Formats: sequence, structure tokens, C-alpha cells
Amino acid sequence: VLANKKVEGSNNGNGVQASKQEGLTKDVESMLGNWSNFTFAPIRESQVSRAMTRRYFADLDAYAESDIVIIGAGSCGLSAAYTLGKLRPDLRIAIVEAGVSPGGGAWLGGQLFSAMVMRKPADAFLDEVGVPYEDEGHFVVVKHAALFTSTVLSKVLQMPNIKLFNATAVEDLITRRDAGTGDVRIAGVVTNWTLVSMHHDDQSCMDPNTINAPMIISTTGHDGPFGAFSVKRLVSMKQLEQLGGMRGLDMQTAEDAIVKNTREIVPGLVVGGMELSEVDGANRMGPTFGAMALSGVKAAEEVLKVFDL
Ligand code: AHZ
Repeated sequence: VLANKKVEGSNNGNGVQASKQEGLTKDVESMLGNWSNFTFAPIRESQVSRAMTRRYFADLDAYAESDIVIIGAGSCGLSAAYTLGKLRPDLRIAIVEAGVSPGGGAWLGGQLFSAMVMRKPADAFLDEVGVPYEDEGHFVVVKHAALFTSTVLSKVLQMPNIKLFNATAVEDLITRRDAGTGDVRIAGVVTNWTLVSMHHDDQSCMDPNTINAPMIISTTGHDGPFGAFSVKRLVSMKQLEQLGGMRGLDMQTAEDAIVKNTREIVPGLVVGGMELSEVDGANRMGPTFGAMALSGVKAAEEVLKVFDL
């Protein structure tokens, strides 16, 4: 049986030492060489439908009242979710991601290259989540951006207090006006299936759904077809006078600015990651991701201030 053949440490020709094969679990191992007797357990189609829909609608029901909503599951949103989920397993956290595949721009390092660069001290976050890297002095390199994104994503998805609603767009923000001060507070998000959101121009009214939450983190990236969603909406609802607009690339200064300025922009709404560059007129940093991870950590800290950290 294949699994019983232990591969001793060998050199693959690239100077990389192959580790000893650990072997498969007994149950998987027992399948090898035994396919003629193989059969799946029986099922009826409706059982599959109910297994999916019951859980999804139970989640919609439970998360209609959340403690925190994170808009966007890019590198910043996922880092915020990881930090919150780990620090506060008692809070209910919904992530709303417009794309089918979460991760935003963090599946590749830059210009479709694989490696992801993070400047120190963001290596601390890689140590925290358990992503290996090569140390290059002032910065570290993860061998594939997808390794970072998939590792953080898998940890976030395993947290029992976090639900990812992907293929779901935030179409608007829920607002409340304080009776005394007249100030507006963000009190939740307005959602729709992304495919529905994309057809508001050619179909008659398709009303959305809502999630109430006392604190929102918006990390929808810089301006683009979907990006900078919340801050553009804040301008159109006259809660921000105007956007500064993301400036040209300056790696040296951009990352410090994003992390330092991650903050509550309007009561109830913390903005992090590249969406923030549109508010402040901050530079972009291009393909170096340390600020995204640490802006996520800081965004988590900012929202936790209202939950008695
Ligand atoms: O799909 C979007 C993406 O996954 C999602 N999103 C945007 N609008 C949304 C909406 N509802 C729900 N209305 C929405 N989801 O938000 C995610 C943003 O991810 P991102 O990777 O674009 O942003 P980030 O700030 O986490 O990371 C930015 C990475 C960049 S851009 C950049 C440069 O241009 O110089 N450099 C870096 C490191």
C-alpha cells in the first residue's frame, strides 16, 4: 500500500530537503487499493438541500442582530476578523463579502506574482497566525500570498462566533440620528446578493435585507467598481464633506499612515485598510501587505473599545 511506503528524507534537486512522509489517517489509508468495494453512504437530494438551507437561514436569523459587522474580506478585513474572533469569542461577528471568493487582492503578491512581502513588524502577525516566511532583514517574504490568505481564512472560518456571508454585497448603511445631539450613528448594514446588486439598473425594485450591529468595520479597499463603498456613501449622506482621494505610491510612508489612521470615522463605523486612503488622501503602498494586517488588528482594537475590552 502506497501510504505504507515511508519516503526517507531526500533531496529534490532544488536543494530542498523533502520531509519524511507522515502517512494518511487509517480510514483514508484503508481505501487505497480497495476501490472495487467502494461505495458512498446513501442520500436523498432533499437531505442535501435541507442540510444547506436550514443552516443558512438559521445563520441569517442569528446574525440579523450581530455585535460587529465587517464589510469586505480582503487582507485587512480578515485580519480584523481573526483578531476579534480570538480576543472575544463571546461576540457575534458577521463578515459580508461581495465576492464569491473572500481574500480581496491578497491571493497574489503584486503584478500576478506569487510571493507576498510584509515589512516588519508585521511579521508578528504572521507568527500569530502561523504563516512561515523568509526573513530578509527589514521585511519578510511569504512564499505565496495564497498561503497567508488561506491560513487566516481557515482560522477565521473555524471560529464558532464568526459567519462569512460571501457573494453578498453591502448596498447601504443603517443610520440612527441621536435625538439630543442630532448626530448620525451607523447602526448596521443593508445587504443583498451581489448578483442582485449588479442588476438594480435593469430589473425593477429588488429590496434588500439588513443586519443590525452597534459597531461596523469597513475594509472595502480603494476606489474601484466595488471599492471604498462605505466612505463614498458617507459623503453622499453628508457625513463626510469629501474624500481626500488615494494618492500615488510611496511605500515608505503609506503603510505607517494607514495603520496610524485606522479609526472610527463616524460613530459606529471604523474604517481600515486601503478604504482609509480614500478618506485621508493617503498614499498607496503597492504590493506590501504589512499595513493591511496591522490595520486589521487596530480596527479590531478600535471596535472593542465599545465592548469593554
Ligand atoms: O470584494 C471586495 C474585496 O474582497 C470587498 N467589498 C468591496 N465592496 C464591498 C461591498 N460589500 C461587501 N459593498 C465589498 N464587500 O472588500 C474587499 C476589499 O479587499 P481589498 O483586498 O481590495 O482591500 P484591503 O484594504 O483589505 O487590501 C488592499 C490591498 C492593497 S491595494 C494596494 C495598492 O493599490 O497599492 N496595496 C495593497 C496592499
